[in-house]
Amino acid sequence: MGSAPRLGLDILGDTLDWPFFEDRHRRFALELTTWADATLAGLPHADVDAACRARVAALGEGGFLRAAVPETYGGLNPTLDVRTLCLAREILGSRDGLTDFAFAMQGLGSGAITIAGSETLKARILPGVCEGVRIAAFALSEKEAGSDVAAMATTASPDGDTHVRIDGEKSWISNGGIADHYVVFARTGEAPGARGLSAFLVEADTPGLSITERIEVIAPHPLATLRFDGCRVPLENRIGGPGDGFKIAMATLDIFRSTVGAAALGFARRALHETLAHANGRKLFGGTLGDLQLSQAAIADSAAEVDAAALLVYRAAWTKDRGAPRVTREAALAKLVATENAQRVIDRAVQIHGGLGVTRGVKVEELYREIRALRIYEGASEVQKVVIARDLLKTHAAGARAGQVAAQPDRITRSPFND
Ligand code: COS
Repeated sequence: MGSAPRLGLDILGDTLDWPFFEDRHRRFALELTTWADATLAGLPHADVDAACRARVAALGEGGFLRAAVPETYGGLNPTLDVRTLCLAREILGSRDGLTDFAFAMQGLGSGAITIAGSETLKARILPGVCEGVRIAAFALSEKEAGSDVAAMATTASPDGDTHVRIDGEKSWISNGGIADHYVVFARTGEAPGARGLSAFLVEADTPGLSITERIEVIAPHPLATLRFDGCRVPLENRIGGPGDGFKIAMATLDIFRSTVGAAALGFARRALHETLAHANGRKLFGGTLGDLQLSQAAIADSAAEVDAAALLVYRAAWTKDRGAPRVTREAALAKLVATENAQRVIDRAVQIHGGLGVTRGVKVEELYREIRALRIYEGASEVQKVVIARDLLKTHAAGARAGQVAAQPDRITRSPFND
């Protein structure tokens, strides 16, 4: 598992030449690939908790978690730069799924604080996340509230003037059991549904918080169910205002959904790379596997799906980085297409490898298990379809009302291709 050959920048194809990127992105990609090729093979694999901790520490020591927090708190850029986050996940995903996961969770588990936390909370939490000495987690899902976030049952009720008391259960929480803190979303009741949720930073050692179940999944990652029994949390740990929880969760996902697409893209690129190596090397029927037209069809389909995913991922990232307040639709398109395409690319890679493709320890077998969860977490593909269609219907209806369905010429000046 987790083999990490020296892939260099070649695995990215010509992506870095695209106009979405600046020189700082190219420098970051080169530094990360050089580090990953030299470091990842030496990291432990046997125990998933220890392996994950080692990856967070190594990424912190290497300075790469700086991409996950803003400059003021030790980070790389003034605000979260989604292209940098996506490049990091693509590069790490193409090499080692668990390292990608470790990187991503530091961002997802602190993103709400970056977006909406008080200065005090940011100063307390973000430097440790950036250095890799504080493991972060995002606790939104519940057994009965996964896709339907607004249906969550965990409550945070007032406990005197200075605290809330959290009661309930969160499930499928990544880094559950090894995290130093959880960003917890709970019902505070300002209004029904989505408008009555708030977000809180809960330290892992808070009395009343316990891990009730460790969940084993097909591609091992730390995952757990958390229980909150009268867990007292100071109000100064609230992230954003009362009732802002749903919007903060969605704004966090607007950033990180594109990065899930980027991780899937990294998996797909690696699968295509393995496919090409195998098709060129495997001899049969007096030639190579790659000489067969059915293999060529599979390779061409995969190449098209990889490039389509890359374009959508970096379009979403670039759109966010240039200041769009919401990239809900772009991020949903990137996640939907990149994860669904990656599943097919990896499945073809397994097929091309034949018996080897389902053999433990072979990279495409590992990728086959790694990709599956990405079509589910941070909004299943079905949720992304709902998000995309609703946004288009709303935009069209608003345009029709204003009589502006026709093209908007000012957009032409905002293309990345006219520098
Ligand atoms: N950014 C900011 N605000 C947002 C937003 C976003 N991306 N998306 C929605 N909102 C706002 C809406 O504008 C709305 O505000 P108003 O009440 O002021 O109008 C409010 O939040 C509620 O939005 P909506 O009506 O769309 O809520 P729904 O309950 O219908 O949301 C979906 C439905 C399916 C879109 C949502 O629950 C979702 O994304 N579910 C998947 C969750 C997920 O990813 N789970 C995995 C957890 S991490 S492993």
